[in-house]
Amino acid sequence: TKSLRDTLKEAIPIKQEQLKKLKAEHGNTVVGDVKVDNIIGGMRGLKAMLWEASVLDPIEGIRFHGLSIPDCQKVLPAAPGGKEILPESMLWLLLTGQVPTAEQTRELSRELAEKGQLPKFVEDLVDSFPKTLHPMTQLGMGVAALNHDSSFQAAYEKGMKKPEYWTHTLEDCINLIAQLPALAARIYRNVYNPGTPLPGINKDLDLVGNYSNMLGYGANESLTEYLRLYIALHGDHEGGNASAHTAHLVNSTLSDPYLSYSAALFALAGPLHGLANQEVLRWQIAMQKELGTDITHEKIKEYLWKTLKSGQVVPGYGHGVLRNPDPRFIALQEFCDSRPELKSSPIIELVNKTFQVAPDVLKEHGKTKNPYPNVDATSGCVLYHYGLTEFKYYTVIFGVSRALGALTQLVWARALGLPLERPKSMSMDALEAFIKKP
Ligand code: NMX
Ligand code: MLT
Repeated sequence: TKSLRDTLKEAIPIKQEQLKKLKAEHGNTVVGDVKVDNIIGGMRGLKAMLWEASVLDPIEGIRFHGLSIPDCQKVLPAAPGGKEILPESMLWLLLTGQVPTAEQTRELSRELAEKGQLPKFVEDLVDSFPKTLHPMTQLGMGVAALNHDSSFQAAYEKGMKKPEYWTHTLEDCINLIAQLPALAARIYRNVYNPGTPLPGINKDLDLVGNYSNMLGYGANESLTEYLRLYIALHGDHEGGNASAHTAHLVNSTLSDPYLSYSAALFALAGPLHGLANQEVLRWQIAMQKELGTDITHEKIKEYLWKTLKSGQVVPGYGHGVLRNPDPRFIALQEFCDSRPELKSSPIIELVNKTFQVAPDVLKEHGKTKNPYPNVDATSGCVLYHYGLTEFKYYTVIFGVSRALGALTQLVWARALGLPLERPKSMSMDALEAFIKKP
């Protein structure tokens, strides 16, 4: 069977040719206007970035190389005895544009397991952090420190040529994806279960099988399957989201993949982005506490208005691009529907009831352009049901996942020779002067 590297070696010249042709034939084709609203509105809607692995449609949601989430659920290999997408099969798809066989996926799982061990100095560094340091801060710092062994940085110092950039970028990206579970699990152990031993990496297990094991949940097959689905689905959400965009920007300076992804993690750690899953759980539990046992739609409605009137956002609702319920939210809800223990779980029932009420309340409130749930509206609540209740940790799991897509694009950016990202900014005075020009 063809290896990941050989598959990529065949895919790259085709894409390079496509880019060359696009540039030569359509370099001056206008794709859209830039309005003052775009400049002061967080560049929302501006088509200004190349991103190969996925495209987000406002209504239909995400497609990975053209495949929707249900398509991926049909064709991407699962773990033996399992049903959910293996994140390494998603990684293969994102990197190469091709669906891997079960055998190719197994080979990639093995490679990741073989490369998963952390260097001793990173273990010591992470062990020295105070337990009170937010797990996301720990993850970002650990990832940055892993750049000690960056293949890209070492080769750059030796004067590597541009055509070699992508191969060293790929090695760093694979090593980092391999090491993330051990790093993330160590942080979990140190903060929530200090003193307990961490199991070693099992070469016959998949990435999430090992991650779940190291978190202490290996025996819970249902949670492990949920984590596989969660990590596969959060892997990529086109390029404009704050974390993926940050990785892309930082890497465009030829900063190595570890530093680039460390920066991305600190963007993911914001409450408007990845931290929202932690915020959703906090908010739903506060709602549960206040409303007691008999939670009616009417009471939820009142609670939603209380949140909005206090000037807070409803966490897990709204989106920068989506204008429909997030298909990742739907896929996670379907996972819950397929398991009786989740279907009758009080926290999942509350998520469902909130979904039945919140869109109308948000429409009446009239501010958000998207009154529907995003993936964070449910993702953390499922973890909570399974007993993984430490909600400050939830964004770390998102961080293990987003590496799949954000790092894939670094490989493509270097293979395609994309330049330093450097948009033009304008001051308000400069904008007014431009507007006044005859
Ligand atoms: N609850 C209340 N108000 C909202 C919400 C919401 N869920 N979503 C947007 N708004 C407000 C928003 O604050 C803004 O108000 P103002 O004009 O006073 O500044 C107005 O509606 C227009 O915002 P939009 O253009 O609809 O949203 P934008 O693209 O700026 O932001 C989010 C997108 C996702 C940041 C925003 O919807 C939000 O804050 N949602 C809650 C947090 C969340 O769930 N984030 C997770 C995103 C997904 N992820 O995984 O990263
Ligand atoms: C994501 O997965 O990155 C979020 O849905 C946010 C986004 O796409 O902007």
